[in-house]
Amino acid sequence: MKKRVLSIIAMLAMTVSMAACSSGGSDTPAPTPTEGEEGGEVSSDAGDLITVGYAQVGAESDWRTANTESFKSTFTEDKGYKLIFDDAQQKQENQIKAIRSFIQQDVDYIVVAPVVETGWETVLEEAKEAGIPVILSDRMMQLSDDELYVAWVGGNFVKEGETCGEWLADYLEAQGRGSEDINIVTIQGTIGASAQVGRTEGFGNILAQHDNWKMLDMQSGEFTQAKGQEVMESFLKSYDDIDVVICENDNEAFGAIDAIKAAGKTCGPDGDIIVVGFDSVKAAFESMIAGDLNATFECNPLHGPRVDEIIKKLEAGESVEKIQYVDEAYFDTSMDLETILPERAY
Ligand code: GZL
Repeated sequence: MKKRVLSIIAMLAMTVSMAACSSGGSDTPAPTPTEGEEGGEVSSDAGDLITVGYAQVGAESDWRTANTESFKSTFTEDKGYKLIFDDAQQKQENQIKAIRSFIQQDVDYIVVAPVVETGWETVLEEAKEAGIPVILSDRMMQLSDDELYVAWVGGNFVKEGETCGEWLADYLEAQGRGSEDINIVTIQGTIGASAQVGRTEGFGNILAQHDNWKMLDMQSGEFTQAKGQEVMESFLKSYDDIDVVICENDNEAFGAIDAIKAAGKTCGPDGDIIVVGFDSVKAAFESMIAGDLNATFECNPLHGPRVDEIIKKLEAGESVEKIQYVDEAYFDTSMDLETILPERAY
């Protein structure tokens, strides 16, 4: 917004100064209005676009890929935007560099999916100094001043974790294992990421309600399939009586399933180990249909249209809600997954 106003003012000033030069008897001919312009009117296609800088976490999971696609398909020139996209490869220092680059380019809006919650005050102060609104997407930042961002849109991670715990309690009860001693391990997400913090906290709230449940171990799988497999391999070497593995995203669950099978054990509804994930990506449905994954807890990644709506309201001078949770469900093997899968958007 600021950039576009400045560019139009600059062009008007240029037009006026050039006209002043020509009327002063200099040789410089009066500017010839380009086609579609009337003398003095200024318009520029590039100047009309709203420039959005998006500092994305990386490309670590199916969820992230869908989230990126949601932004790239929303912030297009035919919809009035110029998107500058940066993939930080899951490194906070790269995201901070990207934000500083967006500030130097004087974008109209900065959107950040912060890889972890802390360490953002300084660079957000710089964006504020530059008069560039910041919108948070997906994960949250811990900030002393919540005026450093305009709005946040994402999943309710604590609720996702609690829903997972409640599902497990019901599932075990239905299997006649409600009073059995249950050994659980957790493959956490990137430590310090809101999704990891919230899911761990939420599941922990339900774990505390079940004296017969024991959390044997928790380690980070960095939200990736490869690391998820590696962590599950180490858990299987350390513990020979694991009943449940909580994977804080579906890609870690796919890795855990590979490790379980490689260790000669079984998983899924009739297996040795119950496996659950978070995100509810299409591959999770395929895994449940194949009898490997037991359940997945949804975290909708399609934030592009939501951020578009926030920007449109800001452009119109309207107020926006500070915190905007997306609707989320869960899916398990008791459902008609073959019917649901084709309708899934990601
Ligand atoms: C959740 C998002 C998490 C996903 C992972 O909003 O931050 O990051 O659960 C992704 O798949 O890597």
